Amino acid sequence: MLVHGQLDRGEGDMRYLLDPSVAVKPLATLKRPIAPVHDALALVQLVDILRDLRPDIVHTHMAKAGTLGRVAAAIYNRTAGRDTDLRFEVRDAAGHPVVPEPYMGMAGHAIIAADDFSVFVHAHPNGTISMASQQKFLEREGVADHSMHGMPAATTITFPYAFPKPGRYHLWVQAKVNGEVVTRRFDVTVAPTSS
Ligand SMILES: [Cu+2]
Repeated sequence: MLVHGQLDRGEGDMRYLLDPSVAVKPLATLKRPIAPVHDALALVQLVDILRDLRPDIVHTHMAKAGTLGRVAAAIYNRTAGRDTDLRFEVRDAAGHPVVPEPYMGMAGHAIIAADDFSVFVHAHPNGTISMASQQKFLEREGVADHSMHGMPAATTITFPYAFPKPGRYHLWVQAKVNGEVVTRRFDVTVAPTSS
C-alpha cells in the first residue's frame, strides 16, 4: 500500500510508476507545511492504517511525511498485539444474559486505568472519543438518548481498545439493566509483547 499526502506546488505525481495491484490511499491531512492539528490527525490515521494492514516493512519518504510515518510505525510497534476488543456480557441477577438499555446514548461506558494511573481512559463501544464530541455527534445524527437506531440488541458490550503498555489495569464497566445503572470492576494484566 502507498499512503500519500497532498501535492505541493512544484511537486510531481509519480503514482504512474506503481503496479496497478498496489493500493493507494491519499490522506487529506498530510501536507508539506507543519500544521499541528493536521499533523496529529494524520498521525492517528496512519496508526489506524498500520493496525489494519499489519505491515512487516514501513518505508517512508519526505521530511515531514517520513517523520509522521516513523512515529506512527513506532506507536504501532509498541502497541501491536495489545490492540484488542474488551467484551462484557450483561446478565441479570438470575444470571440470564440481558440487553442493556441505552445509558447516556451508549450501550455501555468503561473507565480503563493503569495500576499507577499513568493511563486513564473513558471508553465506549465505538471507541475512545470524548463525551463532548460524542454528544455533538448524537445531536447531529438526531439520535436521542433512548433510541439507538441501527444498533443491534446485543447482550454483549464490546469496547475496542489498544493497551499502550504492559502492566496491571483496572476496568470499571457501567451499563443500565432493568432501569438500574450498574457498575462492575474488573482487573486485568497485560503481558509484554514477545517481539
Ligand atoms: Cu461514557
